[in-house]
Amino acid sequence: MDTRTTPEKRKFRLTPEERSSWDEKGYFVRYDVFTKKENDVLAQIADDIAIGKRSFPDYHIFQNALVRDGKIEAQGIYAMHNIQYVSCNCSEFLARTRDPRLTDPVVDILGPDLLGLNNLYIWKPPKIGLGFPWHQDKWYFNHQYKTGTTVATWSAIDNADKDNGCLYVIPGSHKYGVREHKELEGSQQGEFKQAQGARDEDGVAVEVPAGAVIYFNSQVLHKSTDNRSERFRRANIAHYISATAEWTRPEAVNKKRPPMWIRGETYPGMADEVQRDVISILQSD
Ligand SMILES: O=C(O)CCC(=O)C(=O)O
Repeated sequence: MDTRTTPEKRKFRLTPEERSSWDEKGYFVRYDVFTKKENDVLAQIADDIAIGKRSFPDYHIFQNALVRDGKIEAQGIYAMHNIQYVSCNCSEFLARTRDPRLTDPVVDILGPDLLGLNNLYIWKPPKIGLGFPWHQDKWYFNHQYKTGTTVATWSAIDNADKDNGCLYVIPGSHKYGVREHKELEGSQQGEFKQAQGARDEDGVAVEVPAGAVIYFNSQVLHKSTDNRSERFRRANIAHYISATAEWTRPEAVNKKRPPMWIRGETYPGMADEVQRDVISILQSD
């Protein structure tokens, strides 16, 4: 189906410096992409979900491991998955995943036809927000598709620094394949496993102000640390893949998490079940 939005004047294209950082280091940062006002709209929706003021499917909400394991009593969410599908009569997250300010550079990397994979909102509260171990997103996505790169866009809703649990990356690690990932001991965020052999001394903290976006290759080793501060550290993460990507097991694409159309064309025989609008999902689904 031809859904290409032509003519595409891509005002926010990749700069030569960003291209070389992408190639060499596997990531780059773009500043002042979104305004505080724009981010506040998303933050308010997500905060409302986190404190139970807005409904959201339970199976898309992941508990903070300390709360889950009964170690503390608090508002215990750490992430909301697929928030672009949110059932609470809002399409702001979906609009954000399609915003050319976010996707124009992705087109330069993956081509004009884009699908969205998970859109994950990380809600890292003061003092109890936990970090994530070294990992490569590709290790997780490999279960779904065969084709190379996906691009993660990590949009800072709050200023992110070492104290409140910013992102760390190992520059250049995207060039050396996908490592084995193993289970971790202790109160970890349930789904995350640790990339073997990744060393803290090779990592660099990517401290960014609110409004900035970190673009990173799905093979880049990255982690984040606990939030030791009195401030929130929230981020909206959207993953993109080419619509020409070959799926590992098309029949097994999670029906509750279909890929989302972002821009350009889709291709029959690739991901057929592409979601185009907000899904109305009930708590009982
Ligand atoms: O935002 C964070 O704290 C970590 C996010 C992350 O590692 C991921 O989504 O893969």
